[in-house]
Amino acid sequence: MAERAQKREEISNEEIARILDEIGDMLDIIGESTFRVRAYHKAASSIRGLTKSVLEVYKEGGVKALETIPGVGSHTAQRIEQLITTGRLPYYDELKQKVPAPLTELMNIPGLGPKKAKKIYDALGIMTIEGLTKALEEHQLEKIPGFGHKTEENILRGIRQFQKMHERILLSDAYPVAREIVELLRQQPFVERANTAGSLRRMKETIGDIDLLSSSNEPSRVMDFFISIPQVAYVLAKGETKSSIVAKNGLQIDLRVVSPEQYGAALQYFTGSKPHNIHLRDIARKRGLKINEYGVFDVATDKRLVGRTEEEVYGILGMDTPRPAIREDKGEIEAAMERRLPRLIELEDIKGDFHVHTKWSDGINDIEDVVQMAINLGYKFIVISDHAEKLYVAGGLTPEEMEEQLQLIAMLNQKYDGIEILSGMETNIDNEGNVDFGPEVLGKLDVVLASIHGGFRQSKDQLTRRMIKAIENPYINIIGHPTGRILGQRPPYEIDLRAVFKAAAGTGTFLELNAYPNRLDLKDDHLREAKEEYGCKFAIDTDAHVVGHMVYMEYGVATAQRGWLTTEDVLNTYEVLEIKKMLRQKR
Ligand code: DGT
Ligand code: CA
Ligand code: CA
Ligand code: ZN
Repeated sequence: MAERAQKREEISNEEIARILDEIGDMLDIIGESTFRVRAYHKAASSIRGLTKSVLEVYKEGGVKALETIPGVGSHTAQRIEQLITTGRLPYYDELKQKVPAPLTELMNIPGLGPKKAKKIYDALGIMTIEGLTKALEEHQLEKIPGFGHKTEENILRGIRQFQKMHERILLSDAYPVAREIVELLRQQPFVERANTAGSLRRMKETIGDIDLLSSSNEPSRVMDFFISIPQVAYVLAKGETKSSIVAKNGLQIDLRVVSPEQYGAALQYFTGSKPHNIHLRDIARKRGLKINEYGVFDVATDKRLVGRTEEEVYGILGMDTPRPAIREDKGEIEAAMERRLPRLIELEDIKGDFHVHTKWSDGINDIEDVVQMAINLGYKFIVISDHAEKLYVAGGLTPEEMEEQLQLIAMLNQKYDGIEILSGMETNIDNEGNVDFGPEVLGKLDVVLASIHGGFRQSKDQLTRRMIKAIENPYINIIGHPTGRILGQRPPYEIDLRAVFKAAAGTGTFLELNAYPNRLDLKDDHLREAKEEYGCKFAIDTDAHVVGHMVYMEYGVATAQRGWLTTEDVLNTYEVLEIKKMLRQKR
């Protein structure tokens, strides 16, 4: 039975951000200026990156304090105030009268966008993906002026993409709330141990569902507690040892409770992956053992041998315990048996970030905010890498602006001890493989990144040649987000990655592991292949546009672990002097 939460909840940053984003989308549909549309999306993105609750900010300093949130102007601040104080926003409601709600979903289909979505709605009254699919099957869309057979095909492909990508949730949407609940459980005297399990514990880039595990001698108290925590929006099912809730962020979360003797076996089992478990069961069988979520048993006597900790479970099978991130049955079991598991990179090994945007281009914060955040994160260096001028939609820097920025960076390096601010730039690889500036400009920078931001539809050959040309440019140190994919929105562009890996390794060019949670680009399997087959080296970068995003480094490191990377493979783990030397080597 579902029990609805009784009291009206205090509004969260995520809810505010979602409403602002939706306003942006709706303004886009009704044809408002891109300036206003982007203002709302920018404010939403900034609020998502805040480490403090907007509600608190407001309680402390009213509407004036809201205006100090980067990206939030006086107009938006007033809207947020209304939302906080009344729980409603008439402006938002009015817009919803003008724009049918599902249309905002339609415009998210790749290849559609606000203009086409609106046209389809106006001509055929279609608002849902279902309706759209049906209309496509009946070739209704061809009747709309400007829509041809090709458009239909594109939209159909877009729908398939959209549906496939929306089945799973981003790790970053699941992880914070799961961790919060695990912490809460651990604080309870009647809970012995608690942890995440499943793909979430393995830190996969997307998550099917959220599995949590705990151990206790008083399971009913754990279940009672779980369904009453503040994160609960409503309870789906409550059992004696397993309950499911829907959290306020809309995600389903399952918690199991087992006895302390079973905890290790259960954690091992529910962490998976399934192929890893199947392989493990095979190994157990060959040793006359049986392994399941309750423990490891002697088949002959049916006696339970171990199960309290994961280490015991792996130990009795004659193995070291592989990190959850690599439990995919891709060689970790063999390595664990032969006691040659690599020492994977850890968040603590990271000494800085190579890719951060500021107000100077399309970021939200001042350079100094970024420096402060880097200090808070315990970094030894930080690279300021705004866009360069050819990406004018992102407010890229001219050489003159770059000079100005270099002076400011020099000044800040005087001001701050214990951290080095490196000058960088994210240049744009154009359709021919050229980047914004030549040696006279790029030569002044400590680090130069180069990324593809457009022309994704070139042929595989063209795209590959284009990127390799950038890799061969002696001033380019790091290739940004090498496949261009955006999880849930855009597939990777077609490129010959093997050729790219080979060129990168051959020239001393680092490949980015973009840690932004909807990119994670390069992804786990590519990292491993690039390292093992080609000897590539990597830079883990957050690509933060708000300082709050700089904490996404954690997802980058988790992905690096999934790619079996060690500190040696990752530029961020070296001393600053060393890094500078390595970067200069290419020139
Ligand atoms: P997901 O949720 O799709 O992102 O992926 P997982 O890995 O979290 O999978 P899930 O939630 O279906 O199951 C959690 C873990 O339970 C899984 O990683 C391994 C274990 N498990 C599930 N089904 C089986 C099974 O049929 N055999 C074995 N050996 N283990 C299983
Ligand atoms: Ca799962
Ligand atoms: Ca599950
Ligand atoms: Zn960037």
